[in-house]
Amino acid sequence: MAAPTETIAFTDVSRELRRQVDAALHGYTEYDADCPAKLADAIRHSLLAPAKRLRPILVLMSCQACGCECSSALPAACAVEMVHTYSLIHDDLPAMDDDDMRRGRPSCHAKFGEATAILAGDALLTQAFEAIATGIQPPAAAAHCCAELAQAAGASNLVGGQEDDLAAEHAAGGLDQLERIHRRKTGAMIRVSLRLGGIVAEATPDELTALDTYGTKIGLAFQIVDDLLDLAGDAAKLGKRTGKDSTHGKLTFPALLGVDESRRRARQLIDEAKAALTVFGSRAADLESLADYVLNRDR
Ligand code: GRG
Repeated sequence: MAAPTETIAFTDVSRELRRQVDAALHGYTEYDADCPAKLADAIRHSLLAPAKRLRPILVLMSCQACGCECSSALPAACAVEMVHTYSLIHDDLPAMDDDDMRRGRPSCHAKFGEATAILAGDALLTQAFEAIATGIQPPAAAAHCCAELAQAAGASNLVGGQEDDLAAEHAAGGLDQLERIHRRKTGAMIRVSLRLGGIVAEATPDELTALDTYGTKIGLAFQIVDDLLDLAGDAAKLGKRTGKDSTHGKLTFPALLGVDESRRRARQLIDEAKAALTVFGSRAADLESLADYVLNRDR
């Protein structure tokens, strides 16, 4: 059966944005001779592996929704992907989630050793801020983007959420605790992706608030779907092992709410996210389609 025209259009748009992000990431990983070859290989192995590029696409689409040419936000889009990839490399380490597969490849430490994987993550985290500082104009927008990305990736968000998530393994907990972990661990990076696109496009306060609400809602929906995919998804499509949450005794949405209620909640969040976009009119068509993708994704 043929896919609806809208779906085809969205697939084309996101494929083209992914192509632009991938090309730019290749450029960012052409290091000078002072970068050790093994470190450069480890960075490229993880950063250039096949991935959805959800966060950078969100940066570019939010910039476009605010009426600005998306190429002006490309350095910020790549910066978010660098921070995200660093977090995946470190999350896979034996001291954390201990995963040997990521993005359909051996995880970074499985291929290059733990020390090089830690350093590859460190290098990506640092390079993200260089990409924004040197690539985003005007300088005030670059400084604003750096501050927001640092906040989202820092102790009160990504890193703090990860710490609490590790501490919550094999411990009893409720929905409030689970949502608090994921608002920081997964949600903050998705939310900041939307905000960075808006900042580059000099969004109005109303537009920035709308992007923030949309980002918060799809961030939580993304995590609920992630939990459902860990339970029943296809490891080959996902490019990582499934069933790890129950092995690790993790607090998850399906474990707390059941599969049907988790799915219902995710759908409700996606509807609320789309409703937040009215301020943009037809300029938000791609963000609307992307919200549906977050709900229906299988990888
Ligand atoms: C180590 C600081 C630090 C943080 C780790 C990102 C993260 C926090 C943990 C990853 C574990 C995980 C599976 C989280 C759930 C959601 C998530 C962030 C999945 C990976 O992102 P995708 O699905 O992956 O967008 P790709 O490979 O497509 O980029």
